[in-house]
Amino acid sequence: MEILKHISLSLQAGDDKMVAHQVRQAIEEELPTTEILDNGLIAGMAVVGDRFRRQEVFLPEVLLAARAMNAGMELLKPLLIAGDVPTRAKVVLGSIEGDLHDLGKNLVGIMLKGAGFEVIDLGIDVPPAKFVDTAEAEDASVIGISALLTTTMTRMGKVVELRNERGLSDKISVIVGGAPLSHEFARAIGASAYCYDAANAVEVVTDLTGGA
Ligand code: B1M
Repeated sequence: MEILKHISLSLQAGDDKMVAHQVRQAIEEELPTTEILDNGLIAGMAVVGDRFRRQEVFLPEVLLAARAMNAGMELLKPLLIAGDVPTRAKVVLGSIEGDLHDLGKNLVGIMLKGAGFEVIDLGIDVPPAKFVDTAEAEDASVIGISALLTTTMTRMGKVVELRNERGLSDKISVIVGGAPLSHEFARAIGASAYCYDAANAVEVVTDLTGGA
């Protein structure tokens, strides 16, 4: 679809106004929201990530691309959350301590809200204890942690440890996600599950909470 290619290219160019314009156009053309997201915005960001790794672009360009992605996500958000869905369990969400990446985590939050879950978003750079303190205080069923860096993913295990130390393993599940993670990593740190994308996070949280 031509418009999706344009969205991806505008995001790669870091042009937030053009991305917003083209996303509006795609919405008007009634393209499925998930296609605009996956084949437009996320596809464009994947290209930026590859170029960043090869040092063909640098942080300023990545920041502009992130701003453009946010501009597109803001327009898709109401569509992803729309609909009459019954209220379900509470999820405490955040990017682990040291990690400032939040686009994926935000997407997970939007999709969970869209599926009826109550999301308490702690933001970025969240210390392990804050996840557990909040989940305990708010009587949440799930803690969702995002990490995009190999240097920060190692702190995720601390959340599981703290939850276990406080005897909350029967009450609170911990799910993890982010580009450098895997099922093996989730198993190794004792997390309940690894989620490969935001839609998968909704499926996993639904399973873990018994559809409640
Ligand atoms: Co950074 N960065 N970055 N970055 N950045 C990566 C992650 C990197 C892979 C780029 C590269 O080298 N190719 C690399 C990490 C290398 C590594 O650790 N091995 C990297 C680096 C090195 C850095 C810095 C260290 C750079 C520097 O300062 N020299 C620095 C670190 C800052 C910090 O966190 N302390 C840094 C900074 C930044 C920006 C601030 C400029 C910006 C973030 C802006 C923001 O988030 N507001 C940024 C960006 C944008 C990226 C890339 C290009 C794109 C990430 C992204 O948002 N993707 C990224 C390259 C890449 O990933 N290919 C890169 C789109 C998003 C929708 O996907 O977050 O993967 P993602 O989320 C997916 C899934 O992973 C999953 O669902 C989402 C899709 O549906 N998911 C979950 C994510 N969390 C989940 C949680 C769940 C479930 C699923 O449950 C709880």
